[in-house]
Order: sequence, then C-alpha cells, then structure tokens
Amino acid sequence: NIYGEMERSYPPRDNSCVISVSGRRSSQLFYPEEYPREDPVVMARRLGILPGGQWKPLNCHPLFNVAIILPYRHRQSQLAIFMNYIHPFLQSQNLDYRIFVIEQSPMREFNRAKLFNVGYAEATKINDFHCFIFQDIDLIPQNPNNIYACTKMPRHMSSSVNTFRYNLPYTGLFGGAIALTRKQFERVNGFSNVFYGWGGEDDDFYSRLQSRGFQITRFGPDVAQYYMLTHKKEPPSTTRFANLESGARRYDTDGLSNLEYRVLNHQLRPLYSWILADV
Ligand code: BGN
Repeated sequence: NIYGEMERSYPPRDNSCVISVSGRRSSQLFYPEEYPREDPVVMARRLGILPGGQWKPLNCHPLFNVAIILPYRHRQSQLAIFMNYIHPFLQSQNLDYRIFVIEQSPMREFNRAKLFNVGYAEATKINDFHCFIFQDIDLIPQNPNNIYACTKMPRHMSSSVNTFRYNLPYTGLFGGAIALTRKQFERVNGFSNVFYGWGGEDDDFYSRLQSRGFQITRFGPDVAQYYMLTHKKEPPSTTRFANLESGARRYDTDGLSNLEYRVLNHQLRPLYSWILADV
C-alpha cells in the first residue's frame, strides 16, 4: 500500500481530506492529447486557482503542502499542455499546492539542477512548503494514484516512462520527476550548481542522497507511469563526466550553501508563478 509510505505535511484533524482519487481506477490512464484545452484565465476561474497557480481544497483540511518546481526555457507549447493537464490532476488529489516555473535567462547553457535550487529558494520565501516536487515539464503523470506529495524517503516518481518503454533504464536513475521533503532536500545541500548543459545532474543528486544514507522510494510501475511530450533531444554536455567524478568533493560546498542568482522578473500568472532568473 503506497499510502502508508506518505509523509503528511499537516497533523491529522477533524475533516482531514482523505487520500483518494475519487471514482478513478488506478488502471485508468490519461493521455494529454485527449485532454480538452482551455484558456488559462478561464481555467483558473473555473477551478478556483489563485493568481500564481495556488490552490487548496476548501471542503476538507489537506494532508499535504507541496511546491511544484518546473525548470523552463523555450518550450511554450509543452508548458501550456502541462498546465492544462496538471491542475485538475492535482486537485483530484486534494493537495495544498503551488506551481513555480523557473525560467533561465538566455545568457548561458541550461542548468536544470541550479534552477531547481532557485525554485526551492524562491518558493521558501513565499511559504513554508513542507514538500517539493522537482520535475520536467515534458513529463505528464498518467495515473492519478501517483500522489504529488512526499514520502518518508526521497521518491523517484517517474520510474515508468513511455520513451523508456515503461521500464526503469538503470537503478540509480533519479531524473524526470522526484519528491523530497524540505528537510530531505536541505540535508543534501540541494542540487549541485555546476551542471550546465544536458546530463549528469540527476546522477550527482542520487549520489548525494546515498552519501547521506537515504534509501529512495519508488511506487509500482503502473502507478509511476508518465507520458513524455516529444521534443528535439539536447546534445549531452561534455563536462558532465568530470563534474560527476569530482562531485563527492563538493557535496557540502556546492548547492544551497553557495547558491547565487539574480531574479530578472517575476509574475503571478493565472496558472503558475513565473520567475525569470539569471544563473
Ligand atoms: C543518463 C544521464 C542522466 C539522464 C539519463 C536518462 C549522464 C551522466 C553520464 C553517464 N547521465 O545517461 O542525466 O537523466 O541518462 O536520460 O549523462
């Protein structure tokens, strides 16, 4: 039972929300292409989403308080599909949540890991979030039982992706979509900041977790199913091997502890908080 592994954000009380995805069976999958599209402003109004992409259930006390951090650049149509899909998905899980899109300014190569650190830092200024989901916007969770909240141990959420034929390519894969409590994230000093370009930053993060003695959790492959939106593949970075190799020497000095960036712009958009950062 996956629910026994969940780490609640709030103590139990009268009228706590139940973890249930009402009326939907776990075998029922959702394909983004089949999902009706709606104008963001209309959707926000219809679903009661507050400016900046914030929502919580009003008829029960939520169990989980979650910040969803999405690094972003140049993927406008994917962003629209993701937002259109994810809000009803998250609402069906009765979460208290807010979505952050952290866009990297054009100056340098994409740094997914550092954008996660920036998202954590900016989210923490707004609210005392208990749980963080760090994920790519091209990944669409297909099973509503894949709860967007934290577990007792750091969780790899996207272990079953269509582009890998719903198989886990290697045991140490910790990319795609992950869930960590604030405490777990802070314990490993967040992500490394040095991984510019594609690849390796998630492997480094997995090593960080291992070095601190964390076991990681995964839900079953049926629950952890994701559909990846198609896009052109990034060429892998040439520095990723060297950065990985020297990673262990930097766990304490490279991460949240030395995070430096500039916020160039920020807006409360109807379906998410948008932050443009120079990293
Ligand atoms: C790995 C990448 C990960 C990526 C997965 C899945 C590296 C480091 C050198 C071995 N790791 O190969 O970052 O998430 O593939 O695409 O490139």
